[in-house]
Amino acid sequence: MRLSKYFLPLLKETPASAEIASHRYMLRAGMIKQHSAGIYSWLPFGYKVMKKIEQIVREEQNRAGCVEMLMPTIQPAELWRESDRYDDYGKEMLRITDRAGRELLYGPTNEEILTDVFRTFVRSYKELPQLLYHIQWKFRDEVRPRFGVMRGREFLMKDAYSFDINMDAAVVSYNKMFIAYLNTFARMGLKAVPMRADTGPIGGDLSHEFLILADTGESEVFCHADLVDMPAPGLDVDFDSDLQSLVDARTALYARTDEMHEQDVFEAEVPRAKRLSARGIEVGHIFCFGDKYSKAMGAKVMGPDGKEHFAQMGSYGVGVSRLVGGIIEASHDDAGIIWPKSVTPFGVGIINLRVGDDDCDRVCEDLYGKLKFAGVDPLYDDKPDRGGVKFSRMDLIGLPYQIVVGPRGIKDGVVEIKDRKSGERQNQSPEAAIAFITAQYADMSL
Ligand code: 5CA
Repeated sequence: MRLSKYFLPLLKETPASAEIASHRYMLRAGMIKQHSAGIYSWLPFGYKVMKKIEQIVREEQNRAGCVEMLMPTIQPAELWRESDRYDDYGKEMLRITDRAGRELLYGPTNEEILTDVFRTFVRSYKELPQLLYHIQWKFRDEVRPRFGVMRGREFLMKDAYSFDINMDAAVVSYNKMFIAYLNTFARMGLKAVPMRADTGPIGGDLSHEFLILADTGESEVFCHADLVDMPAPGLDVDFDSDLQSLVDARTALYARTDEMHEQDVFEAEVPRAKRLSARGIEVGHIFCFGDKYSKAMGAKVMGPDGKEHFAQMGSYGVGVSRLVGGIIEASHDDAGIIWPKSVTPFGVGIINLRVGDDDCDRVCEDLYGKLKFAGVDPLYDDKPDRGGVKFSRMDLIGLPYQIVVGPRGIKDGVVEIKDRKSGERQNQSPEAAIAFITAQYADMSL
């Protein structure tokens, strides 16, 4: 992409309304535009990152054996009356009436809809387990939408739902999602820590939140420090094998969010030097709630015993749009964003320090064409601005690598490669620069 042809409306001033780094940088880097509290347009640069995150989430759901579908954003009130959540959900639910006077709502979550699908089509335990997911917009009329996309009203969620014949089987499904989540967040360069959590309006008593630790997080967390450093299981996990020991290794260490926290248990279970109390951003939440919805809505299957059983269910959410902000909270400096390679909107930025100079233009065009061909999706700054403007702009938008092309370097046959994170610079021939950048992305599909 040529910057001169791209839509990247950068802000020079830091907007006063933005309290945390991710919100500030998302506004300054032209990623989002707010229209109403907690309701945003995703501008091209922000949208590209969200799509990358969505794709990682999708790949890891698929790897765990979860099957993708799409459910509507607008749901009928009757289904929520069946599950008895229509009145309980209160003001957080956006309620709509259609022209015939029928009551509808903009879905804050989809347990009812998928239970309705399930009860229509699934009859026998032989068709279980079922693990289905979609990636769809949700609406929650939050009391205090804030921190940009972190607590929006309209937000993108991946939500998966599992149906099993009994509780033991339901826990097997739960464990699959538990492990898939660890791998999902690790691929985004995040350390997400699983913590025992409250279930709130979703229900049940087995539940974990996945939090990334950050000072600006909304939740207070208490955990064993070793849990934070435990590596993700890895993409070669066999999801058909018994995952219980992988889950147990993590749940054995104390980790609770503030609602679940008991200071005396924390102190009894965790040696002083390992006690970590911090703030965290909730990026995922998984629940196993048994037959709460299947019983209320009559979702039954025939068991091996010839009797009907209510399906035992779980639901599993990831905050896809929240993760865009979460990743920036975890990875930025004073100059701007530092994208992890796996979610960066462009693989490399090319800075032409003298647009209009034949040599600079020729070298840049050559780099641009070859990097594009190599599949690393370059962003070419071909705008006629001063060097200082270009450098700070490229730092702000945070691409992992920059290639700086100027007349002095060209005389010596070199361009400069800058690593955004470490700040390290190296001079290389243009051909070597292409090889270097391409190699950095060899292990991932951009
Ligand atoms: N039905 C269950 C699981 S599918 C559910 O709704 N869980 S949830 O309420 O915990 O939401 C799942 C994830 O969505 C959360 O972990 C969080 O990352 C994200 N999320 C929730 N509310 C918001 C919000 N207002 N803005 C942005 N992301 C949100």
